[in-house]
Amino acid sequence: MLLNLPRASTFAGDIDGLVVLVTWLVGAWFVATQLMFFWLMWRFRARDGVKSQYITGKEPHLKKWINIPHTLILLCDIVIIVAAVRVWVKVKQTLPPADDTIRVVGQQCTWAFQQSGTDGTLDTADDVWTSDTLHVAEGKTYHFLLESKDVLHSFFVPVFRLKQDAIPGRTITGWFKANRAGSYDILCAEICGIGHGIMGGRIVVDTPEQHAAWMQKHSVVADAGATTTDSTAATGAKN
Ligand SMILES: [Cu+2]
Repeated sequence: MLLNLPRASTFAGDIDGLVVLVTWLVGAWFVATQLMFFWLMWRFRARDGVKSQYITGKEPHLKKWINIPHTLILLCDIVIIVAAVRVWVKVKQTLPPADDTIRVVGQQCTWAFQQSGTDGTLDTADDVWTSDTLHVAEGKTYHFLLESKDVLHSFFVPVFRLKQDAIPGRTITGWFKANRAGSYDILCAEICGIGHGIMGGRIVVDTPEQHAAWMQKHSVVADAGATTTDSTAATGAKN
């Protein structure tokens, strides 16, 4: 757990692991260099009768103080790069097969969500549209199609450790699999205008049974074949 923030997606632990790894490797060197820095200042402080000496740093017995830590830090860099690439490939480069697909649309200053309805297919008559609140099922792999109607936004679900820019004119596909039921924050992580700070939403991770019931209730095929727009779903589901 990072900053007491629950992990609610299958890749949240991988992202946290990377943050912890970088923190330890960089933090240990930070502490070591600070200790060395202050120790040298104390050890070679001005004293009566001791002349300062001119050191180029090229003498082998001094240069090793640069070369050895330098090599060790490069090794740490390799560890970080390998770990980061592994997580990147898993989270961003790999698209596991979807159980369901949703469309996420950012616009000044709200998030709109289109879900496939009971037929499981997006862009059909029984689709469910909500704003601000997104209901998903625990244990299901979702593909999201992220779009923006106006400016740059960033779809940010902290408990999923998911953050993805939304770019006008492009559809960005990503995925997540929630593994912890609950109601969590959705934020916009890209300054997008005067209403950026209020562009929050909620993601409700339901158990599969709860989610099926919710979908059954809100996925209604209108007579005219139009998609269902349900604004009560957004406000009714906040708790
Ligand atoms: Cu925004």
